[in-house]
Formats: sequence, C-alpha cells, structure tokens
Amino acid sequence: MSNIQFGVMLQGAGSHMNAWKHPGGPADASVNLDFFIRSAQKAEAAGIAFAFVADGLYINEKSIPHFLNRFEPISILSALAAVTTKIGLAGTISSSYSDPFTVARQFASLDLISGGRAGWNVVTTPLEGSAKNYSRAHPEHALRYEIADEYLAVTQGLWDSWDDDAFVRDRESGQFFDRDKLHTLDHKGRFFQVAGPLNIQRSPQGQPVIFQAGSSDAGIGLAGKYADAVFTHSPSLEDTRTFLKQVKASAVAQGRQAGDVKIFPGIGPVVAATEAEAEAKYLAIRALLTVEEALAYLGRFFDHHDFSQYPLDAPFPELGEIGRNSFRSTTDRIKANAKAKGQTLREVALEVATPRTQFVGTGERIADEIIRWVDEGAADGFILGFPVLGQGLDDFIEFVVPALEARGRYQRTLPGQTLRDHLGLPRKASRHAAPQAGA
Ligand code: FMN
Repeated sequence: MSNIQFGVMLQGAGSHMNAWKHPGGPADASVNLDFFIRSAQKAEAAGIAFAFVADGLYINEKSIPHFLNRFEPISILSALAAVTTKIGLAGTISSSYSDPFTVARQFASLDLISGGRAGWNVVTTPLEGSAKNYSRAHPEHALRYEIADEYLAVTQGLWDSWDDDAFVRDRESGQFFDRDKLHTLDHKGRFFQVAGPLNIQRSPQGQPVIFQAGSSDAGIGLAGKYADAVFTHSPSLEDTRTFLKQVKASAVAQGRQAGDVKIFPGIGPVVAATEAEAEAKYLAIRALLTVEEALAYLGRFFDHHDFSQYPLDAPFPELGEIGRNSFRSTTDRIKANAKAKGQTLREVALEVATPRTQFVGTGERIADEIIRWVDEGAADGFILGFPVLGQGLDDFIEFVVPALEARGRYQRTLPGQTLRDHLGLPRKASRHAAPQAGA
C-alpha cells in the first residue's frame, strides 16, 4: 500500500473562525510572516507534501476575522519558497477576477523560484461582493465555469510557450534562444484574446499543478478536464467516495486516466494522547464561538445571508434559491443535511462553524480512519485544515505521523523534488514536444 500524502492549510491562526482567540498560536497569525515560515518549515520537516493558501476577494464586517487582514497568496508563497526546499506551495487565485496572462506569469514565476513546487488552486469565486471590488458584474454559476474552462486552456497554452531547451544562451554565437522552440498561442476565444508567448520558461515540473475546488456538477466537469488534484469537502466517507468516483469518471470521459487526478478531502483533525483529552481540546475550540458568530459564519456561504432574522430553535428555514449562485455545492449540502436530520437553525450553524467530525481522537484512531478513507476509495490524500493551526500541526506530527509510520503508510522524506513528484504525478510534457517512443 502506498504512502499517504497531506497538504496543510496555512490560513491565519487556523480554520476555525475564532482561532485567533486560542492560546495555541499568535492572534495576528494571518499577517505574521514568522508564523507562516515556522508552520511551513515544521510541515516540511515532517514530510507534509504541500502548503495550501486559500483566498477570497470580498470582505465585510461579518467576515471571518482572519479574512479581514491577510496576505495575498502568491506573495506569501513566494516568501515561503525562499525559506523551504521541498514542500509544495499551492495557492488560490480566482478565474473570474483575474487575467490568464498575469496569472500564468505569476504561477510560472513561483514555480521557477521554488524549483518546481507551485500549485494553483483555481476557484470561480462564490462571493458576489467581489464584483464591487473589480469594476465588473458577478458572473452567475454556470458562466463562471465556462470562463474558467477557457481560462485554463489559455493558461496552460501560455505555459508551453517555450520548449524546455529553448534558451540556448550561447555567448559564442550570440544566440539567446532557438526560434523553432518558441510557440505563440494566438488565442481568440469567447472570453479571452491572448496572443502570447509568455515571457517565462517552463519549470522543473513542466507546469504548475492545477488544484480545483468546486464540487458542483460543473466543478466536477472542470476538474475532470484539467485538474491534477481536487480539494473537496469530507461530509462522510460514503459521500466523498461517490464524489471521488464522479471526478475520476469525468477525467476518463475526457480522455484522461483515473489516476491523473488526485482527490484531497479537507479534514480538521483534533488529536491528543487520549480520547478524553482530544474531546476536551475539541470543546475548548467550540467554546471560542457564540451562536451569533456561528450564524454569521453560516451566512457567508449563502452570500452573507442574514440568518439572525430566523428563530434559532425552529427548523432550518426554507431558503429556496438563496446560496445557489454562491458556494453552490456547500449550500446544497447544508440544506439537504438539515432536512435529512431535521435540524434547527442553531444546530446547523454550530455544526457548520465547529464540526465534530470523525477526526477527533487519538493518533492511532485518526491514523486508522485516514487509512480507511484511502483504502475504501474515498481519498488519495488529505488537506489538513486544523481548527487551530499551531496546536493542530504539532499534535498531528506528535501523534498521527508516528501511527501512520508504524502502519507503513507514511514517510517523513518526500519522494522527490517537485510538487508533481510528491503527488505521484509525472512531469507535465509540453504539448509541442515530440511524443515519447512507444507513447
Ligand atoms: N473559493 C474561493 O474564493 N477561495 C477559496 O479558497 C475556495 N476554496 C474552496 C474549497 C473547497 C473545498 C470548496 C468546495 C470550494 C472552495 N471555493 C473557494 C469555492 C469554489 O471555488 C466555488 O467558487 C464555489 O464553491 C462554487 O462552486 P461549486 O458549487 O462548484 O462548489
């Protein structure tokens, strides 16, 4: 059985909305460079395959506190590239609020700066308010995915502007590059007109890794076509397994292999030496939040819908289409779950804001659960979104890593140099390269 790979989310003091209040890390973590560096280096030393930085483009007073004041992903990942040597560096940029030429340059640069460790988490941006910051209208859900499709085709085309050996830099002859190894894109499409070529070479891993995070049918279609890895929810092993099968089937339907796209559910382990201590840690995290704050957290997924207008202990309100143009797969799941379990608004808000998952417990039990998800076909690896990053990462390394090692499913030494190596993906060949013999 193969080793299991993990990414770690570097998001403020942790994924819990009020992680900044927890004594297990600095309150200003989202803009604390030292904390980012320490966390990335600690993860790298423990053999974690990549760091992952999420992002958003709109805030208001109800936003999660660490979203109010945080680093832009490419900037912080470039800083981390200089103080790490092996860990992958993945970050979020929206395909609805950026330009392919700029983003292709940014990730190609990060990929070269880091020696082939860059990954781009392509998101279509759920938050309608983003439009107010970008002088444009917010595209609706289906259109966002149509834009993303063309956007990725353009970006990947630009990344192949230069063959691997295009820059000869021969001082004797005065030849800087080989003209036959330069490819101009000349893209003229529905949304983008991009001539190219890109003004940067390919990297040691060929192209940056494409992560995709959007789990609706349209998201699955996009992932099947382009993604190397998918970041998704982990509602249950069964649901996540169904999702994994859908994404792999989508890849195969689009002429790729099932193994070309890896599924990484996000989990937030809370671990300790005993079950009772883990439970106490979970309760301390849950106590960081008031019900009012949980309502605001829930509201963000529904485009900042105001849930304080409903009675707390009545059944979860009927919301009709609210949320469907925002975090669609998340809001559909919350609505269906509330109906199936007959939950009140209070119960839904607390469950969404501080979920009590199967990943609270001892290192042995969490390691077994992680292995079960992989062996039963629900995951290729995991993205660790610790509720409290400082404490969570330390506990994972102290309790879960040794248990996984003892079961022969983890090594602290990463398998190669590039992010593609870590994820078991081959180097991305250029579309202009001659086919390999036998291929
Ligand atoms: N959107 C962002 O703007 N920034 C993010 O960092 C981000 N991370 C996401 C992580 C997961 C696990 C999922 C499911 C979605 C994430 N999204 C993020 C939103 C999606 O990219 C997408 O815009 C939204 O979920 C609607 O698409 P969907 O209905 O296909 O899920």
